[in-house]
Amino acid sequence: MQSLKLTFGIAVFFSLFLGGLALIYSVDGQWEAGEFSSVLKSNLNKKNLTNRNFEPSVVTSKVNEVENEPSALFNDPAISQAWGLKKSDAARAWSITKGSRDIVVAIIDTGIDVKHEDLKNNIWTNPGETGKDKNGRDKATNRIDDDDNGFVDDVNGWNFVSNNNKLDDNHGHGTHVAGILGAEAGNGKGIIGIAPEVSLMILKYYDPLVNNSDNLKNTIKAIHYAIKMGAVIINYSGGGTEYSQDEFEAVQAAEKKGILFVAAAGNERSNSDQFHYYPADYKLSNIISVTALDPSLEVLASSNYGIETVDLAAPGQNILSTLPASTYGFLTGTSQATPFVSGAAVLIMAKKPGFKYTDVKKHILSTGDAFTNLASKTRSSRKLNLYKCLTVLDEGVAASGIMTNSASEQKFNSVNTHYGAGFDKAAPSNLAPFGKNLMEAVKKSKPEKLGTKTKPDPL
Ligand SMILES: [Ca+2]
Ligand SMILES: [Ca+2]
Ligand SMILES: [Ca+2]
Repeated sequence: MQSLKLTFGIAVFFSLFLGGLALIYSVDGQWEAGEFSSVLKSNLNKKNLTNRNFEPSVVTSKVNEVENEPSALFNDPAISQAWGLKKSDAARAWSITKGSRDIVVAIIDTGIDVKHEDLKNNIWTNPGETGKDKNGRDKATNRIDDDDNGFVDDVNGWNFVSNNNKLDDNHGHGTHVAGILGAEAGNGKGIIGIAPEVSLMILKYYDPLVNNSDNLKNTIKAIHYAIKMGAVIINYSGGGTEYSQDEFEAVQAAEKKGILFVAAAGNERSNSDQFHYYPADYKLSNIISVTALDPSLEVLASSNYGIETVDLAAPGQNILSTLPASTYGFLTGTSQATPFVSGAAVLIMAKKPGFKYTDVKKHILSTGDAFTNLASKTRSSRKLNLYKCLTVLDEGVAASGIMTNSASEQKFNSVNTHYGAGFDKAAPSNLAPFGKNLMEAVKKSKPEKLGTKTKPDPL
């Protein structure tokens, strides 16, 4: 068992190291390659083994400015480069709802660039740490725990690595996940998140620049914070192969509070029915485990799968999203697929505020598009469909998305006139799923650096 742990730990850090190097190579700006890689090397030398990590997603390319391509939907320039939105029928879903800022999603990850041009308006603010205190000072910066929740000035969330309110993302993973879920729409910048209207509570459990932090303990603390502070969805694009009773009980406490927990299936290339991955595989009713698809709708070779443990699939290869310093880039992995599903949950909750988490989960899993190739990979045999998971709830609209009476058809057409009728009509017919330049970038990229982690032996 000890050697297993050691092998796993080294493999994790080797993967992390490669992911870090890829990021350094791809991203300029606030990161210095030498400095960043030396910290990671130092971590390796110290055998700083941890058992929860963000997954070793790979940056495949980076764009400073996204192409300005026409869209009848919104003025966000990168909309037509996002294949995952098109394959999930996002545009038609947005003609029904774009979410609500009343819905709080906790993103437990590597932090976020809270000032990112495409995210800043969708960051959660703690009502107990905003406004003026009795002395006229700003509660967000007065160094007082105004809402008496145990955290000083936790205005947007908390950094459990350094135990402060600084949420800076020193990796990029958390910022990328946040953008997929909730980048702003119609602001003339960047991309559109699945739920472009949402409040993102930022809980940081991992920082590549901080040695010797316990990622599992930080994860558990973050889950309890999310429960206490009113999140209705938790997005966890990470995990590990080690079972933790404390973590199980934290997710169970979220279940008791009615919080949906959307978790990455993991990038171990393995069958999760045999080789478990946590928290995705805890047997709790509030968890949705998500695996990743490529544009041809095949599960990625790097993604975990399992007809008992992995619930459904969503886009996860070469996903364009936000990165720190108001930049954008592509990442690949189940980390990217997970916020697609969290975003779907936001849209459903916005449309049906009375729904319980069980209703939301049921609709996501039962309304996806069924594919035979997913039958051997997922419990539902389905991929996410954002439009169907909303329309099935409406009278007169079948799960297929086909109108069954003329009244709903009229209503639908009037909505579509306003927002555009979906990508197929909005985008020029000759437009590739990716923009031309970005397609070239994707061709040159080599995202398959994920095979460095050894599978654990059966126990
Ligand atoms: Ca506080
Ligand atoms: Ca305060
Ligand atoms: Ca945008």
